[in-house]
Amino acid sequence: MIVENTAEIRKRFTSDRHRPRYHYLPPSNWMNDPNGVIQWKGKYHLFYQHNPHGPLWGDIHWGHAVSKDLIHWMDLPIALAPTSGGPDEAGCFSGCAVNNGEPTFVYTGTRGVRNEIQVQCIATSHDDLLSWEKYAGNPVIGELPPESNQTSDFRDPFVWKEGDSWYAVIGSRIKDRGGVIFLYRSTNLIDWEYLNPLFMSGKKLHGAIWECPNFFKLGDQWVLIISAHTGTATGEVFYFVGSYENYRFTPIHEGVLDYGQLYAPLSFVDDNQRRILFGWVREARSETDQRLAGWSGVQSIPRVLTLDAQQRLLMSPVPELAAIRGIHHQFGPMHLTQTTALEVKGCALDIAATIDPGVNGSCGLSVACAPDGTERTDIIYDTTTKRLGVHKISPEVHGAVNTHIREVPHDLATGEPLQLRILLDGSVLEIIANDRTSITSRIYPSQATSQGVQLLGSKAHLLSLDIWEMPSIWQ
Ligand code: DQQ
Repeated sequence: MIVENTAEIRKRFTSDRHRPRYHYLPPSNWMNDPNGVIQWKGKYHLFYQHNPHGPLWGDIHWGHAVSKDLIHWMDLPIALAPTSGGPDEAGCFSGCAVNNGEPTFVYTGTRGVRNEIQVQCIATSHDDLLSWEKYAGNPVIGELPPESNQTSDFRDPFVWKEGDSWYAVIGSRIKDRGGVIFLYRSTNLIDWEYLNPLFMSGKKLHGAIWECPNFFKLGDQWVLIISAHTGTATGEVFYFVGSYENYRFTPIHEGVLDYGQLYAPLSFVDDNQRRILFGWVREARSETDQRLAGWSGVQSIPRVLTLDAQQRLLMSPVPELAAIRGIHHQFGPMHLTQTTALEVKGCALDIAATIDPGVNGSCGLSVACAPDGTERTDIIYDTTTKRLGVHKISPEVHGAVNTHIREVPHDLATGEPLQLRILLDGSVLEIIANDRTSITSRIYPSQATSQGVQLLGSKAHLLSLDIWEMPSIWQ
């Protein structure tokens, strides 16, 4: 069953140059967290937090799209809607999908004017994930563990199976202490036993509420991913790598999964045993501008996760993306001693650069450059400070986000070149350096002609640069 007229709805946005072309977003209106991602009978299903009534957060449903290759998507009917009088009457918040013989969602239902009553619910599908029946006995977990000392933040179950048991981690907070992940066990996804906190925040830095936990084995380590909600619009996503014994997690390494606009990621294992992660790419513009645009929120290109020898989390866009690449431009090797404009233009590009940064200098690329130089976004590495920066330079234009500066630590080992993977798609800019430092940005160029690319460098050496023009996935 295809949802009628979504192609027509998508056509309305054809002239919106800030709207991504090869990243998934719903036909219109609001989207936030990825939910319930699962490969079922070979096809990838993506569900997502969705307001079908408008481009701002509210009345949260689960939208649905399906794909054969993680890149091209077909819109499907809404999978979950709040049930009046039910435990999810104010919203169907985030959760996951598991295969329990039949596909099953485990998700958070909310009630109350501020969604302050949060409980865990399940739903099953008997028609290959198209329609969903909520369990009549919902909620399956109705109360917070008392040690949380609060009653309103308890959400986003992430479930996996070990032996004959199902386990769930749920995001929460302990009053006056900070984020916590609670651990539960069940044999049937209906009757759940609380075990203990899996892990809790030791520092204020990790935010007041931990949302959207992911907990899984990767190689011979366990990885915990949490989205730290700090009460502002700038929550951050952290990961921890360590051991899991006696139902408790002990980290040996921690890092930042993304320093920018990527939030509430959700991972799953596909039929090829790859651990793949989607993340919500948040907007960075005003509510008024989101309302005017008629859409808000994008999914990242899914990323394959691995660990390196130092237990750092490595992320690489799925190789399936390469299959849609268009015209290819190649540059280098060459010395970078000054800013050099390239004979490439585009607002949808896939860029892979390898640069020997040299010493005491800086190097990188600019994208979305205006012909007159008044607008551009620089992605630049400083060898002295060992920081990677994203600097948006723009004229004062009403409605655009004019300045966006972010500088984050990125330490290269001796002799290790800087590797940049940059996915530019309208207003989305996914940047991953050396597979381990991710800065997801939004740029909203103010001029249609801001499409140039230039190389930046003072004492660097470009080893290779590949740029592909990217098509729309909706043609
Ligand atoms: N988004 C959902 C919650 C989750 C938050 C609500 C994270 O379930 O905690 O839309 O972005």
